Amino acid sequence: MIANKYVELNELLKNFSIARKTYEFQGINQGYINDTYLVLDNQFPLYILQRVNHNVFKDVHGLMENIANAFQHLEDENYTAIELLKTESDHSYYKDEKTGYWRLMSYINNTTAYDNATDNNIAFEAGRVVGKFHQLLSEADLDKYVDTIPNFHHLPLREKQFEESIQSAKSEKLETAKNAISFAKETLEKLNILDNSKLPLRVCHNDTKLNNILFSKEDHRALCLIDLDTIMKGYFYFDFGDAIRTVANTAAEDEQDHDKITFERPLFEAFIKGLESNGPFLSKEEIDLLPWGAVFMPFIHGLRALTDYLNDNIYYKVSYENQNLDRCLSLFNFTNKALQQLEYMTQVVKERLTPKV
Ligand code: GN1
Ligand code: MG
Repeated sequence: MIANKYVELNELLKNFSIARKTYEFQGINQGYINDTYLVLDNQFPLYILQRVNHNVFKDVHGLMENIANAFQHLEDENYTAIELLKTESDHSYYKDEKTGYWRLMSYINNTTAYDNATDNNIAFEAGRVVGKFHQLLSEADLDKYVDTIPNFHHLPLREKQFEESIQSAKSEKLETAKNAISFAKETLEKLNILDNSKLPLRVCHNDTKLNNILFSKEDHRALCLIDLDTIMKGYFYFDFGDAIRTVANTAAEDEQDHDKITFERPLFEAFIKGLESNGPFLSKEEIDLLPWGAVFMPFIHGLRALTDYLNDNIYYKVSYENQNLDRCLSLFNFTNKALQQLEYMTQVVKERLTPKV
């Protein structure tokens, strides 16, 4: 079965402008959305091949244009560029009638990614590279970027989907999830008053969890962001909060032992120092909202996981029946911990980050 699949993948690669060889493949079982393979030549890793999930991303053409446009800005001595390999007909992706949309990217050798920050350097580097990504894209022409998932981090939409899932959920599930449901309702009230109206729109990554940052195995520097499907307009606090939920928390996203979920102040501070090392690039209003971003992002992910649990797992790939509920409970637990740190976070960002004038 697997061998057959690799014959097919080799056939598929013939559509890209790369050397004609028989390549080997390693499935990478990370992520809840796409299918990802490492492409090797004689055991040497060369490319990342991905099938883009067309159920989730309706406009794959727009998505690939977003990535190609962003890549034009993401070139800097402190940011490692990734290359999109073109197809034989000079496109940035290949559409196969049967299996869908495929793209091929350069693999950066000697790199790794972390699920959690195990030391301050990882947290600092994560902050530095997320800041660098935004600095490099700050002059990008927003009109060129389509919304690959409209209203992706828009709370009113996620609230509506949550309410709908409650209407259709089985009663046992509503019972099992009752604490999560009441936490969601309480927190929605707190977060719905956040005001985005004074914030600039930026080209954001929108999925800056730590394991979407590539690190060098040699000097342990953060090189660049990967998993670029959700590059589209957004607010800086989306990228900030999504990074913090994985950098300042040393537990897994679906951790069931909630004693392990913590808000690590030294890691938070190291991340802020990393951001700061790029020089000022945020407005005062953006800086003021950062602490709330660290509450907002774990919460909205928890809410989406809860909604999918109630909908019987139709969106995320799950490895066991209640994984979405476990993710929700863990994410809500961290949300709560971040809520308790609001004052502290406000003090740190005020102290360290200077607004751009
Ligand atoms: C999904 O598949 P993956 O891990 O790249 C999701 C992200 C979440 C993430 C983990 C398009 O991304 O928003 O951060 O799971 N991506 C989409 O919770 O929904
Ligand atoms: Mg992703």
